[in-house]
Amino acid sequence: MDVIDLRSDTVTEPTEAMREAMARAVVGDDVFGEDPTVRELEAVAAEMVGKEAAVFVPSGTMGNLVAVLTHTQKGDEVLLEAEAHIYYYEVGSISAVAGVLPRPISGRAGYIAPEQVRAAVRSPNIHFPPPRLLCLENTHNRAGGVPFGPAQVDAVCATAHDLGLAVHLDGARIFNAAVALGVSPSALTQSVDSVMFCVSKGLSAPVGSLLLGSGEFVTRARRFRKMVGGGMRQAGVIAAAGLVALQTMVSRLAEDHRNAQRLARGLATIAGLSVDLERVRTNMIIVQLAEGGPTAPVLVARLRTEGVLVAPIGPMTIRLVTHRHISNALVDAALERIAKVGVELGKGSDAAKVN
Ligand code: TLP
Repeated sequence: MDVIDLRSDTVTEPTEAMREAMARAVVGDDVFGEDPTVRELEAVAAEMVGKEAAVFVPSGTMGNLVAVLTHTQKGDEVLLEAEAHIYYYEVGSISAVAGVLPRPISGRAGYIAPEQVRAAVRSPNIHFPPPRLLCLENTHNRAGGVPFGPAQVDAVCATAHDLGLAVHLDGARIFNAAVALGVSPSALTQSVDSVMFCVSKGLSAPVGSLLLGSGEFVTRARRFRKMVGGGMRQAGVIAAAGLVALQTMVSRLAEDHRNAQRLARGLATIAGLSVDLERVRTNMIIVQLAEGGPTAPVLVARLRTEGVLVAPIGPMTIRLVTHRHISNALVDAALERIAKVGVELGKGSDAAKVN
């Protein structure tokens, strides 16, 4: 039985073209700034999101941390959405390493409105940490891969800038947002001061993210990347795959989005599962499990025995993500297997009630 892995788009493996590019990459010592393939990737990335410069980092987590280190000083306050990846999934690095105070704000479907930023920023006072940075996330992971359009991004950035904050965008899946909205990536990044995006997710490169901003910002970010151990040597070997990702893998994300739609609609028909279909705009589906039914860990374990891998993201919530290895046919197969498990578990809970 084929395993259908819907846990994340991070499971995508490099394409043949990537493997070939990796094998013949021209390399040098990137800590000396001498790896031409890394340099090329950074230039292509900067061009794509309309920023002056870029620095290649091993992971999105490191890219976000380096951004926060570069924008802030210890004791500063950083505003972010309460379910933001930086706050929820990055091991508390911005506190533990950068020494800043996160100020979580509950957004609507992951979006923090300008008036929420205005309300959260306090006037200078000896008691308060200085508010310095706003972090956004597009697409927003825990909201279900929801993309925010240029008008929303520009509006919240304008307010943040007006209040003297810099803005960093966790754009791990910025190309999913751009493809879903039919806009250029730079339309989504024009008003942020820095952006991180990953080539290692739906774009299928094995490793790597880029942090982008002004030339001056990136020069300082390079020092922080080195500080946290992200200075890589012949990194062109992995950058080569990142280049193939940016040059050839962006437009196919639309296929992942179509598959997510089909999968979501199918899931919504299975008893015991509910999906907010309006939120399914890119490649993620968040499924709420009915009260009284199996919990997320139970369902995840049972689905695994049927060869369907999904991620638990809350006690009664699971996440499914479509990606390059999930074809149309695998969407159907996944739905069939999930429906079978659903029926079984439904029967189990009825029996439990009778007894
Ligand atoms: N997200 C992963 C897990 O960490 C949850 C996933 O499977 O979705 N920002 C966002 C919005 C992300 O979704 C992720 C990864 C990161 C940053 C971190 O990237 P990496 O994994 O490269 O450190």
